[in-house]
Amino acid sequence: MNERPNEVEQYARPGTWQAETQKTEDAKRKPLSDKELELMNAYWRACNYLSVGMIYLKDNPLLKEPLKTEDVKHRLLGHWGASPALSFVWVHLNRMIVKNDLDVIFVAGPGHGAPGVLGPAYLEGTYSEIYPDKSEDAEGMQKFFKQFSFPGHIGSHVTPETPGSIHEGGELGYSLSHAYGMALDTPDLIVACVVGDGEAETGPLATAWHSNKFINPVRDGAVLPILNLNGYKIANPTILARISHEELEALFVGYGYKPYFVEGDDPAQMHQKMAATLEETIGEIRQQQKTARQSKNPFRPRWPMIVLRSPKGWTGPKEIKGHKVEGFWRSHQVPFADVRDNPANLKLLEDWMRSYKPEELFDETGKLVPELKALAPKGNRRMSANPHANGGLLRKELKLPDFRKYAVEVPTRGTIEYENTKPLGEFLRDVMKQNMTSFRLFGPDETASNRLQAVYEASKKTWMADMLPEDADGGELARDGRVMEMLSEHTLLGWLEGYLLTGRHGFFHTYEAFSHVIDSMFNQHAKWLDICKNYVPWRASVASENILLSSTVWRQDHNGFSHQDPGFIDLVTNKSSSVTRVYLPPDANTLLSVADHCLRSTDYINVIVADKQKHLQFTTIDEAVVHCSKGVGIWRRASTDEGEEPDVVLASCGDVATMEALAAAAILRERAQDLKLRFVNVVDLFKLQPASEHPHGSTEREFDSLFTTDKPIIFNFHGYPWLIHKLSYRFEGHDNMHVRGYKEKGNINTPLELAMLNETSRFHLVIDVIDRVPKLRTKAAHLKEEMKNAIIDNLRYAHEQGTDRPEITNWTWPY
Ligand SMILES: Cc1ncc(C[n+]2csc(CCOP(=O)(O)OP(=O)(O)O)c2C)c(N)n1
Ligand SMILES: [Mg+2]
Repeated sequence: MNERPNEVEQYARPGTWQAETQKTEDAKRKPLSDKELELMNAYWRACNYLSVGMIYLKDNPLLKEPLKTEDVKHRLLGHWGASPALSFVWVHLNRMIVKNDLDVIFVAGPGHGAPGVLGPAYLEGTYSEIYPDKSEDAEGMQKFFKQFSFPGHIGSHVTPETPGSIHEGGELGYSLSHAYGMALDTPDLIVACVVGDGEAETGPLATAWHSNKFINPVRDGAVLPILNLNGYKIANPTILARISHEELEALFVGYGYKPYFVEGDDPAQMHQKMAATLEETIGEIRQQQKTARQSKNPFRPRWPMIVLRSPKGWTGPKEIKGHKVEGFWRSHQVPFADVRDNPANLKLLEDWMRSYKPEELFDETGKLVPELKALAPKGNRRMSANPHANGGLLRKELKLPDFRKYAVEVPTRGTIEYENTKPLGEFLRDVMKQNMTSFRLFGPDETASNRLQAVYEASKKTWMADMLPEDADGGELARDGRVMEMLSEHTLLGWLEGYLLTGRHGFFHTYEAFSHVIDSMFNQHAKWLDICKNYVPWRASVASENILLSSTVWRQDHNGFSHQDPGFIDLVTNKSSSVTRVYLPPDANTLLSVADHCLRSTDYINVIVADKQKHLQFTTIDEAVVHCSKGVGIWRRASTDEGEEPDVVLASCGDVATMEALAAAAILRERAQDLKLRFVNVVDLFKLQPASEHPHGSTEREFDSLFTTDKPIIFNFHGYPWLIHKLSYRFEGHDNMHVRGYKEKGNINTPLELAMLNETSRFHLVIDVIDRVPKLRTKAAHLKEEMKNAIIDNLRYAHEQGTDRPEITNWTWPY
């Protein structure tokens, strides 16, 4: 595979590839001298010693004294099982980095094996540089041990506090997609990604193997996946460890990899096998890249990957009370717990720790001996100090065109229709053009569907798999495309997160209803950002994760109920206010203004809800900028209360919700002429929270002056109505607030019918106003009857004609 394969053969007949796996002779090769092997094993022993120390000890770190009960933590927490293999891989990567001056970062899929990553970070000195109190001596080591899984200190995963980590691995499944995202557009970088065999059973991980079809060897870096087949999860065997070698090999060959197997439990043999395999795999990666880069003709190599079959809890206690521990699920967390109360277990722990011979590894003061220190890379080449793993350090501002250039002309408000997301697509096209190595667009097969297809004029969709002649006709595929499309929201968002965390920029879009597929990923990224921003000062700011939800609930004419779910933003409001922002721009120009703002921001997750269909345009670009800057505001043209006390506040949030609310305002202006109506539109959802709860929140004065404290507020909302109550309940005016929104009623409906089913239609809003404004209650009884009749009539019309009445479909703002 070192030669560039014949393009036609490779792409036209993919099934003809032969499985090319490692020959058994390779495993017999012994690249390490006896001395090197001894030193590397000693370094690994030091890592393992630290891992056990972190889990168990709060004092006596170097075992200078016999181990006493008081030296042991009260609560024993952490995961031993995953740790030894993580540091085993680390030690071997270090050798390759030093030998070949490589730029490598490390992703720990089983992030719960944090001791296996923290240990090397400490031994390399990075930990002490960042946290001087965890110095490279006995005192520092004691603090380093004690802080692990200790209240008020660090957790038992590779959390943001861990130098070198940009993937916590707390929630399993995203390591591989993160790793591939990190490798995009960084041609010299190798991302070594350890995948847990349990993690490999998750949906997100399973689909992420396909990321190799999106890596262009000319311009992208490489990912080296290392599947740690330690055989077990928490209390179960893993599937991949209990299928035949042939099945496993075929699986990875089928995914397009060239699998290498490093299998065994004897450290000396395993060191030789791992060293040989890393030399071969990294050599192969470099050769493939060289071939592609010299020819400037990108092809899809059969990238190598490694299956590391090693015992879970390797080098730990083999058995406890007749129960197998090493190489079994019993070693997953703390292999034996009752240490403080049980002298036999205290002895067992001491013997286990002394088996690593700490006196040979650390000098008198507690520092790693120079011979071992010399094994690690220096400076930024250390994986624990690699700037890619603190990507904000590398981040450059996006070059942004002036978004005003893409504005829709709005000569008269509320009369012309436009697809709201289309100008955004044109804006993103030029953002892409100006940032051809640091910006990508991510979406699951919906770029054109969401009307963002103008981006293809700047760059096509990345496609390294087979190309067919017909693809030239509208396929928009290219080896060097920068639009990432795959039908896996998980993989896409994982790529984007990896891309952002290594200092680049991006934009993700998806159908609103299916954003729930990535609920959990959103949660995890929000938690990561929150900790980085508020508790880890050495982490530099990264570009915000921008998520556009389009194809929204209110326009699912043929897709129906399954495609109606505006609940993602509910989830967003549960997360830390320091990293969450939600925008519901009512039209194309407000969407442009919001998008520009989001692309400039850092350390947030910005969620923008905007539908792709044609909608009335309400704001000129100048008005849009002012309105978005405020986040919430009175729309003068739609209001009739200027200079007076309003009788009612009609509020809206969301494109369709705003249009219906305006239609209701128009009916009321015509039919209830002495009504003083105030029309308020909300773009920035968090304006509805108190300022004490969210940085974008409103003060009481701000909220009260817009919404009043004593007038009825009829609020037409894009999403589930209770969200508005949740956000605004502390304001005095909340008692008068009546929110309409999606109530899980829908099927194949016309737009108006859907609004009527959920009582968000103009007719329902007019009735709501009549019911809640005392002076209208009896006076407007006739109008109310008319509205009721209109509801019945329009429902009947929709069911008979399959469409809304022309006066509804063609409605425009009349004033
Ligand atoms: C999505 C998800 N589900 C469940 C868990 C709980 N959990 C933590 S560790 C673990 C087992 C992981 O096994 P594996 O990936 O093989 O890692 P190992 O510890 O064996 O290295 C599980 C199920 C989790 N963290 N994330
Ligand atoms: Mg496992």
